[in-house]
Amino acid sequence: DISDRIPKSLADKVVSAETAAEYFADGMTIGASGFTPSGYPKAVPLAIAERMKKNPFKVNIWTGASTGPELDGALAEAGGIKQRLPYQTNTPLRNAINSGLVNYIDMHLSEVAQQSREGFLGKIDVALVEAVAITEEGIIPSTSVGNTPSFIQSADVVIVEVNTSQPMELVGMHDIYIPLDPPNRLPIPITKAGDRIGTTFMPCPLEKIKYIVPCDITDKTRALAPVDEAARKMGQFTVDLLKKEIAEGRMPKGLLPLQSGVGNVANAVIAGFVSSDFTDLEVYTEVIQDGMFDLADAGKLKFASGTAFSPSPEGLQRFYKDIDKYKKIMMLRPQEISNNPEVVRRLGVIAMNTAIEVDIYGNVNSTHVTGTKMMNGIGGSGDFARNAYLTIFYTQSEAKGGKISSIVPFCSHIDHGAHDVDVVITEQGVADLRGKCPRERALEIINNCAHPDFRPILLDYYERALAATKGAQTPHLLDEALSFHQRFLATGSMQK
Ligand code: 0RQ
Repeated sequence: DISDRIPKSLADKVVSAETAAEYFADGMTIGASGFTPSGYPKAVPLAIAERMKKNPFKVNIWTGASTGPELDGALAEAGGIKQRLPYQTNTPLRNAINSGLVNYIDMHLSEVAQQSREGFLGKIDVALVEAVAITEEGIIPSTSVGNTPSFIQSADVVIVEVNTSQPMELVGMHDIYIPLDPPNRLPIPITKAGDRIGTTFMPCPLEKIKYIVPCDITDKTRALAPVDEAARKMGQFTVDLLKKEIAEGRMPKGLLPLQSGVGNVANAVIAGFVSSDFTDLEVYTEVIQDGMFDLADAGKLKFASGTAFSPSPEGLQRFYKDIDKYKKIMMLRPQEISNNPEVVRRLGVIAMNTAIEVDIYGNVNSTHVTGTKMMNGIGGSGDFARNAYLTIFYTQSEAKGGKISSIVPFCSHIDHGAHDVDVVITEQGVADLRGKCPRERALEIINNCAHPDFRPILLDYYERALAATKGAQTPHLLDEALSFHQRFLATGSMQK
């Protein structure tokens, strides 16, 4: 029952998901809550998908980041998504994107809210929002904030799912701040990860709320792979690197605020910090994953600021169980703030993200398999990579059982130019690119990070390119730069 989670004056707006779903029509743009499979609307999208199956129509879906099966999955399977932005991780949706059926716009996550407010992307018709509760002042988000405050501000109409599976203890964990837009923008007054600068609710005039839908469907968070030997090594390399930074006076003893990306590798790297002797760690990131709860439980976490909780299913239960403890040291902000270049640069964040492939000069591909097929999206990796104090990219040196080298002559798609990459870490070792020219970087990356099985053919490429270009700034053989990828497509392996 949601009656104790909404103001009495709104009781007559409570309807079923099916009734709310009737409001949606072909061509509408929905600004939905949700960031990773956390805090996204569930009951209404399922009901919209049912309508689409009977009478096909398509909508545009804008969110914080990825969402769960009830939104991306159900609508993609119903063939109901025309345009999607800015990030996704859902298999049916990914297949629709890579079959030309969905117009997918892959964006820096920090830029979405501003661009939506400014009208760069078109207009939002409906904000569809999961909430813990509604008060006279506004809407209280659940396990993520994402772009929801701005979507509510820009939309004509707001439809709220009040989710009773989300504990009321979440109230007070959010810090909602919507910057003024240029030319009136002011400095964002965050100087420490834990600084509170906004409200605990998302402002919304109550008359803008069209419907309120009760929902008790839980977040479908994603399981994490166990930390394997390769990931454990990458974690250890990171701890060793940061210890050296401290020893050489480039970083304070308590490190600088940590950011870590999504996925198995990023989570395993954080696990490496749990068994290290670092203490009083601060985290300024977008996703708060299981590893952060491990750090908190080990008494090593001073504060974690993010825009979403993205635990595994077990991690979510652990979070709910001890929420009062975690509440003291964790906070969720809009992604425009959690990923804000100004704040990331000011705090001096250590950015740790995963690549699909890295080339011998340090360019990074985070998004496209063999240069054409979208995996997930750039997400927040670019927001952090360019602006961080120290930017590290991780990848296993090989993929698909050794058929693919993740170190290639030239990336088949580039999300992060070499200018944004300080260090590359694989299970083989560490390439420190700082203060190195492209020719020095190539040897550092091939010798330290490539798998020994691929090192000879990478070195051979580099040496022939060096000779052919007579030692050019960035030696390449243009007709061979993508030969590893071409060989994989032709023979099923990048090996010669
Ligand atoms: O495929 O699942 O089919 O086996 O890519 O690879 O090694 O499990 O790594 O889960 O950490 O994901 C870059 C995708 C890595 C992710 C990426 C295949 C591999 C496997 C996954 P299978 P792993 P992870 C802030 C940060 C961009 C967004 C970002 C990502 C699958 O980290 O989306 O950084 N990053 N956001 O087999 C072909 C290669 C490959 C390859 C790996 N070279 N070629 N396939 N794979 N390397 C968070 C947010 O923004 C929300």
